[in-house]
Amino acid sequence: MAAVAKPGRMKDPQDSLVVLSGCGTSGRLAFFMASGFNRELQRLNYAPICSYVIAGGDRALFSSQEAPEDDPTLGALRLKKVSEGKKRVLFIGVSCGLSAPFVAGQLDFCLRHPDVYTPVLVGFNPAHQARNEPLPGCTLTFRSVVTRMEELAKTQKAFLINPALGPEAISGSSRMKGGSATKILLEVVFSASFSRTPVTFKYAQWGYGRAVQKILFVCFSLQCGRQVCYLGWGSLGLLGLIDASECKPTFGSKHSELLFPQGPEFSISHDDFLDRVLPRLTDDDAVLLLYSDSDDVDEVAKLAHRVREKTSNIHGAYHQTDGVVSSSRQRELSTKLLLNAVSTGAHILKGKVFKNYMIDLQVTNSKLYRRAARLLQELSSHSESQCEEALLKAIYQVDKLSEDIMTCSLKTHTHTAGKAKKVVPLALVCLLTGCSIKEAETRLEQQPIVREAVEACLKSS
Ligand code: F1P
Repeated sequence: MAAVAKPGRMKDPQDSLVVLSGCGTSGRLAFFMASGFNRELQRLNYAPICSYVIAGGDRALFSSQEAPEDDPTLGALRLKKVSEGKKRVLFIGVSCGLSAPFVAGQLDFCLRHPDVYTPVLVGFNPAHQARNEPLPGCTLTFRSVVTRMEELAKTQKAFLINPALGPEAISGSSRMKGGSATKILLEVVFSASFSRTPVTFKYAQWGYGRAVQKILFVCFSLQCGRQVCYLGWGSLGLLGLIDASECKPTFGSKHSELLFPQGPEFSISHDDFLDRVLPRLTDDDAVLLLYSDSDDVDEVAKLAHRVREKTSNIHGAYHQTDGVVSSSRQRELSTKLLLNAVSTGAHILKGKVFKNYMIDLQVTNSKLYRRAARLLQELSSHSESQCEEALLKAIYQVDKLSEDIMTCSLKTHTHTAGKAKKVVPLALVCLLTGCSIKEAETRLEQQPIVREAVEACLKSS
């Protein structure tokens, strides 16, 4: 990494660029860190040298856009565009599960243009567990790209950073441990290349007792079908947006549940909050303030006062310097951990998790489709083909699969799934009880807590 990023080379930003890229949370963190690193460079009197690419474009920064994740050609095109005219590009692709075709396409592009690009892959699976399904539209797989990178890594022409982290608490929810590790890892690497002194990181821990309390309050709101609003300042506010965006694909949560003011144009300012959200808040809604003593605390207090007039369910995650040096990185990481705990815990209590599986995930790209099919197999013990059939029936809301449906592409299935609701719970209820889609819908209407509906079916099956 130091090859491109060390300060000597950074004096030549005309020719050099560092690009961070990823999908979903990995892409949002790529944006978050590229902006943070550029700020840090400017503070040290260097020109900004970092850029980012996120699958789905800037819309995906604050809303879930899983479909573009499946497109390796689009990934390569976006990388080409952002690095146009540069002579040396350090490309850092993040895919926690070593799985995203978008990132694989970019790495492949780098490998085919070694005169300009040095690829780095960050992920948290062993190389042999990289996804081995052909990338849409070509014969490559993520694993075959990783194998080529491993070969080049021997001569430091490519780099693979993939420490083992162990499984996520909620299977597949890489926004949590994977996202936090991405942040720690890249910050350590970049800081090492900025400074000449050895980098040590101590990350602050949060009072988890207090966090649990917040989770319960937040959950209360979600269970009442009301809203939870993160109201944040600076980078901590941005982390709130990142946490909220991922709840839709992970838990099938409606946007209005984990509420960040969002109109057609992403109205995310405090003024938008005052105009659009505050007037509708009730005592059942929860508001979580995210701020630190480096923010305008008087402004926070004013806003908190106005919120309190509407709901007593208001909580603060406040970082104070308090004698102990708490760097912005520590604040950010502990805020991320807290938010992950709040949103995951609340959705667990809301019944969106069974055992440690997300049972109401969205099926909006090939990875999520395969994950859903595996999950159905695991929970119903039916065969792979029976589970895929049930999944398709739930996606298309039919009891019999027509020839047309059977011949549709995976892309069409995942596109259609994006418009349907509770696809995985419906398929699971059908598999466990042998009932029709309509009957499964009725069961889920009668028992909207998905985990309880599933448990009831398992008991009677
Ligand atoms: C990227 C990602 C995740 C998201 C969901 C879909 O994963 O968008 O951030 O939670 O699982 O995939 P990865 O490429 O970093 O493994």
